[in-house]
Amino acid sequence: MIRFILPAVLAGALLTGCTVTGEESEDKDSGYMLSPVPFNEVHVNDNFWMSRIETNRTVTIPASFQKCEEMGRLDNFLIAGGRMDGGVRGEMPFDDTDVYKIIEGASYSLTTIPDPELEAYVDSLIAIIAVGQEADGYLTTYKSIDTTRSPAPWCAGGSRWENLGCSHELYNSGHMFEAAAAHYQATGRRNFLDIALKNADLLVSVFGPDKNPDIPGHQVVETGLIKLYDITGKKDYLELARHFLDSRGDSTIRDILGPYSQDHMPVVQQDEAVGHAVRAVYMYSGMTDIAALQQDSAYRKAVRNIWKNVVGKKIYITGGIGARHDGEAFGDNYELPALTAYNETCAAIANVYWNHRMFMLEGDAAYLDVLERSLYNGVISGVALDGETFFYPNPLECNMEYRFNYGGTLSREPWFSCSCCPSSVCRFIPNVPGYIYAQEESTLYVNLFIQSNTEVELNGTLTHVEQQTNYPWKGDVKVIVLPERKSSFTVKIRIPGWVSDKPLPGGLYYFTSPAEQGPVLKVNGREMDYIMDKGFAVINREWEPEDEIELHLPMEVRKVKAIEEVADARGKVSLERGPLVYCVEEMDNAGVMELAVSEGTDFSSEFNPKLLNGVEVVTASGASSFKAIPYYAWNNRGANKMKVWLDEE
Ligand code: FUB
Ligand code: ZN
Repeated sequence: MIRFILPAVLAGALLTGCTVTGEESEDKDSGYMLSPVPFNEVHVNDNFWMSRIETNRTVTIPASFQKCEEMGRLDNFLIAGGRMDGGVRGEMPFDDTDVYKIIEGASYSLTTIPDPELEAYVDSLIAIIAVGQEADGYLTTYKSIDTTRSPAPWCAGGSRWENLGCSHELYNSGHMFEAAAAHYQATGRRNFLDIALKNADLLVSVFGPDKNPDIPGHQVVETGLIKLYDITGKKDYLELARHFLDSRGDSTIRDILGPYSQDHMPVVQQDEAVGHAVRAVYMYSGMTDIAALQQDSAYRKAVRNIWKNVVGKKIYITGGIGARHDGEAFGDNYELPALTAYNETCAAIANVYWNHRMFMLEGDAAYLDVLERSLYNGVISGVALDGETFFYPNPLECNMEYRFNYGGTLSREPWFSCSCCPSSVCRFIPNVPGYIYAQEESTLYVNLFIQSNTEVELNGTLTHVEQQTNYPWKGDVKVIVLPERKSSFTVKIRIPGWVSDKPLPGGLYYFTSPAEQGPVLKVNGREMDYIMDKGFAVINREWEPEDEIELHLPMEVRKVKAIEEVADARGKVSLERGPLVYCVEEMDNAGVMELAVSEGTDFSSEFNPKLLNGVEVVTASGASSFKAIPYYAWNNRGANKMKVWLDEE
């Protein structure tokens, strides 16, 4: 394991000390209908996620910090601040954000597992970041070092804010704000937050109505500003976030950037996901925050419409989004090629962020069905099981000729010159426990099936909640409810769409035959009829300590097809079991590209603890015979051919 010791050349350049002042945060209403039970109040103790969270903490985060050191990402802050000589290191105008995003992930990890060595290392990085900040709060190192230098072949140099379409200055700010908010919340220390607030205040003074009318080419500053607003209560931050959104598509005030940056029409009129996928979905997340915080019906209508377009026409069966390599972008409706699918890891992660917000806004489990699909497939396919190597695109097929990964490789890589995906993994994984439960007054929502426990106050009664399950391998879930004393409240437990007739909401995919069995719900051993509300089974009763809910979700291997409009999946089926999409790899199947499924193919499954850190292997027999593994685990035994969509005979 890499130890967190800063190289002497960097350590010597540090500023010392940090200000801890007492600005009170205001207790504000987020406007969301539901509140998540925060990740640091949920203790995951399962076999699936706990090891991923730990691998992220002990392998991915330290290795990524090390890469930042090696690639000069930290040097840039020192050079910008005049503490080191030299020109800009690295290749991207947003290299600073890798440092921020990894600090964000480290901060989340620190919240759950204190680690003084990591905390001290993060503090030393924050001191280095402070060196790179200009006196007025400006912070984008490549520009402070050399304004004339073009930061990338696709972006001209120029003075501050001159080329916001590509310069990423506001993107850099946005990730800094998100990271600083996380660090402040994790540690209570203001050293990073103060840097962020100084930068945010500069943005407030520069941008807005009657000021600089430009907007960021790449969104994320909007959600970042809203996080700072959450912490400080300073309305300027919220107003600026809204201003950046409201001004998109308005050609009366500036030259618009076009659909690539979702700047082709006012956001409230948008109803199709277009352009660069990560930009788009970060923007939809910001719009959802505004819909909630300001109870804005136009924003709400727009995010609903765009969501319908994504789930109805533009999402892969793996929950991946953004079909095209060209422009890292959404394709046309139903343009969902398997071999050339882009499906950037960052976009799948952004899809989780957005769908979680949509769920919090509407309380509908359909959003969780999308979230879960992305989480168990298109997100975790992006990081190797050992946490050391990554995919940037996540295709649904590999023929060993089409070189899909960033940099033109066929294998997972430890880092990229554009390393947004590894740093997104760092910041995402520690947050997973925060998606498991939510609350709305006296109602507890059980969203995801992950063995864990938490404590919530329901109807004035402190209630310990313990979930036991071996999901996603087994479909048995037990939720033990332990109120301090007898108490009436509601528990809503999600009945996933995949258990009945919907692999995903939106109708893009369907099962080839109805489920053989349905879910079974018991309370204290007795099967119960239940009312369904927005995808949740509703259990409203007077709870006593140790009351138990048991949910059985049948884990059949099922065949899924895409509707006819998806040309690339015509005449093909994919296999899924529970929330997991399966794929066939050459490693397990000679002649993998010719494998087909017919009516007479039978499927069975068995858990193999020795394979790929333990996976349920699907075996096809009868008319065709092959082995399939969960899609997320492919390419962990070396590069080889793979496909998700199998020909139907
Ligand atoms: O532009 C910043 C990040 O780099 C984007 O979100 C990714 O798609 C990659 O282009
Ligand atoms: Zn990325």
